[in-house]
Amino acid sequence: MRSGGVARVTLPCLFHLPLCGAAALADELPVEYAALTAPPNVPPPITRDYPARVVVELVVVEKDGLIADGVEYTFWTFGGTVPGRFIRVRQGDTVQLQLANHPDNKLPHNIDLHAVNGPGGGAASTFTAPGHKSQFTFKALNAGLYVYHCATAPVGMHVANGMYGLIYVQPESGPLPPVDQEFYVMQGDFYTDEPFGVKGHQAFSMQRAIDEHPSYVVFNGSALSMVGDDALQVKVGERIRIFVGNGGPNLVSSFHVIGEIFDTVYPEGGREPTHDVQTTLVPAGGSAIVEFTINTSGTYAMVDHSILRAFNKGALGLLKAAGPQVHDVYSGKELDQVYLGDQAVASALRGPRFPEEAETWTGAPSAAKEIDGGALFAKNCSMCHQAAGQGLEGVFPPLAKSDFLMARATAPDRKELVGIVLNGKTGAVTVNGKPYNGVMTPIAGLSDAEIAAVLSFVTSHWGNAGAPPFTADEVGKARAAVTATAAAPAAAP
Ligand code: HEC
Ligand SMILES: [Cu+2]
Repeated sequence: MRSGGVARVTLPCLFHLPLCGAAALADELPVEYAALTAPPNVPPPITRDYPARVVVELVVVEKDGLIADGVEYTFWTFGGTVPGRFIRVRQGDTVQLQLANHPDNKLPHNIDLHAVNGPGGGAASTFTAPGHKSQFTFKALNAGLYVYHCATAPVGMHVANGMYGLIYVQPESGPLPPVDQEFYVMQGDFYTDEPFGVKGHQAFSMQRAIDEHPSYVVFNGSALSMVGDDALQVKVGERIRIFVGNGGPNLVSSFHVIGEIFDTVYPEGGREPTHDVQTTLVPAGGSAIVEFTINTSGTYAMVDHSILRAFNKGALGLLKAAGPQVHDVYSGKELDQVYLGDQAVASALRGPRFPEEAETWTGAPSAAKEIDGGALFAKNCSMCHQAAGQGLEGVFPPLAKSDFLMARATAPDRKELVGIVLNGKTGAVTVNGKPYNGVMTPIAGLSDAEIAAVLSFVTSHWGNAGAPPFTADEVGKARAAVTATAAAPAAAP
């Protein structure tokens, strides 16, 4: 996704004119709103030479997008894209970080910025429920390119779903030497039950994440982010700078551009440059700044040189260089003739093709007008209770074979279950003998028929049996009852 540049606004320094532009107390600093950009764009260099109070406004959005061709995934994002908005501030600035959690979201979130000197990088100060907004302020003491990410439990799951981005703290001594174009590229590994390329909506797999066994490794949140019309467009002779990040959560990236040499690299996003590098390591939760000049025209591929990730898991983005082909730099093909070699070997290697996995996929909701409880579960519940309702020990209770669920689903009065979906659930609960004490946020926006469908689904799958299906009528009556209860003042204990 691309967004137009947001203008950087400097508000006039109204109250302490003599202090404007000078090092001053934090509350006397001129106030600016940070220009934030979506990948692959980077905000322009900061030209001022004095500290400011920079307001950064980030909105967490949980949304569906394409992780590969025909493959949908529910991403959790800072600003609607993976990676999140690129933030640029100047060393010495006081940064006022505002984190809003969109009211349509289902989970609480927060932010840990590696550019912060202070406990948790801001995580505890920004823990924010859906429909709320938090703020904390920090001083950008160190220059460099830093990762930010969500640090809400389970942390690995929030990061694996795309909750990371970059903040660049420009050195006090001035911006990096000017280049023709700057880009924002960030790698991440993703975990689904099904292997790479299986079409339809794919659920997050906690087990694959724990096993560090990703099905997708991609730049900018999708195997499609920088191909076709979205390839990065450059020209021969241009000097390019890429702010590279790696959100992980697990893999280290061997970042490489096929057919290019980085003449300058700032390893790990630090201050000291090194030169003439083919591949640079970008740690999980780390970064690098790479620079190169395009010497001849053509298409260049950015890859993770752990190369099966590039060609089999999506870690590939294209850079298209328009302009002349410079023959003394690169000749093009000079020889093309037949070489017979050992044909027996060649034909032995030509085995049967692998069956197309995509054609065997049958999970797409059919055109039938009946409501698909399984799809509703995947969209509204699986991110916590997991794809097969198995839950996550100590964090999310299981729905599969849940004694708690099935005792209530087979009772004559089942409004408590409708209440759990509508109002959420907090406080200690024991499921199959194991204690849980978490927060289930209310599931917003489902109709009576949809709640009936999802409850019918969860009470008739994964070994759950014996409960009659829920009807919209039953849910409608229960809704009236549980909503009235929730609105009444809490009774004294
Ligand atoms: C934000 C994460 C989250 C989402 C989304 C979520 N739940 Fe829950 N759910 C929880 C947590 C955490 C608990 C335990 C709450 C507690 O400790 O009191 C829970 C408890 C339950 C329980 C009772 C305990 C059990 O395991 O039987 C049921 C039933 C349930 N959820 C159903 C659903 C259904 C149906 C959906 C989707 C419509 C859903 N939940 C969506 C987090 C979630
Ligand atoms: Cu989060």
